[in-house]
Amino acid sequence: MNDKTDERLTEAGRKLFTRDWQFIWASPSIETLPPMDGLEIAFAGRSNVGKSSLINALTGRNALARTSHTPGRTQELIFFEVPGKKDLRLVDMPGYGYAKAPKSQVASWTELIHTFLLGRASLARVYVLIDARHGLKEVDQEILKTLDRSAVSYQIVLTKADQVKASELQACIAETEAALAKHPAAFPNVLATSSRSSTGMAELRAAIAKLLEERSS
Ligand SMILES: Nc1nc2c(ncn2[C@@H]2O[C@H](COP(=O)(O)OP(=O)(O)O)[C@@H](O)[C@H]2O)c(=O)[nH]1
Ligand SMILES: [Mg+2]
Repeated sequence: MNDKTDERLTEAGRKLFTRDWQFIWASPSIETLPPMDGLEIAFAGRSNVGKSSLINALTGRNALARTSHTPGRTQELIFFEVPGKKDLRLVDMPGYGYAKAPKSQVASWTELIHTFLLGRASLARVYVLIDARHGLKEVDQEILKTLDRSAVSYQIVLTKADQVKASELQACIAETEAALAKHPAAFPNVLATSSRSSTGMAELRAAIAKLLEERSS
């Protein structure tokens, strides 16, 4: 990509996310998903990794997606859309790997997540969020394996970059990218972000604008 293209996509991404994003639907089960319409981009990750905060930061809305100090709160697939625009939806996914929840509940959320990732034709990209303080864990690997089996393009986004030193962030990026060598379906590079300081938001918005352009041409 040359500088001109970069600039154009950054501007397209900025515009896309100054739209009036709204909550449209919540699905506690695969049977209750909204009808497919346009492209969907989902944000997956462990409980508390910062999925809802990232959606708020992207859309510039403080309280669009509910964020929580209590892990394991979002147990539904939450859909966001811009009224009158049918081209793109954002999906806040239930967090996985929440050890304190009852086993049967964990099993049903896990099934919901994996079934959605494998079977949703309108799903164009999944961003898998990883806490920059913790790196890639076993539960994340399970999600990557599912994504390898699906036809969806996916990328790892490191969250809470503001919480680690620059050297630790670089180490986490290097380790995660090394682990991604085993996942050819994934983007080989990771994106470091912070919802608190807005690090990486312009890049993420531009990447989404690029995807939208590619898929609608
Ligand atoms: N320092 C910092 N904290 C964050 C960031 N993103 C999220 N958090 C905090 O992490 C916690 C969980 O965030 P949330 O978005 O609810 O996570 P989710 O369960 O993945 O949706 C909240 O206390 C957020 O304030 C970030 O970029 N930096
Ligand atoms: Mg959440």
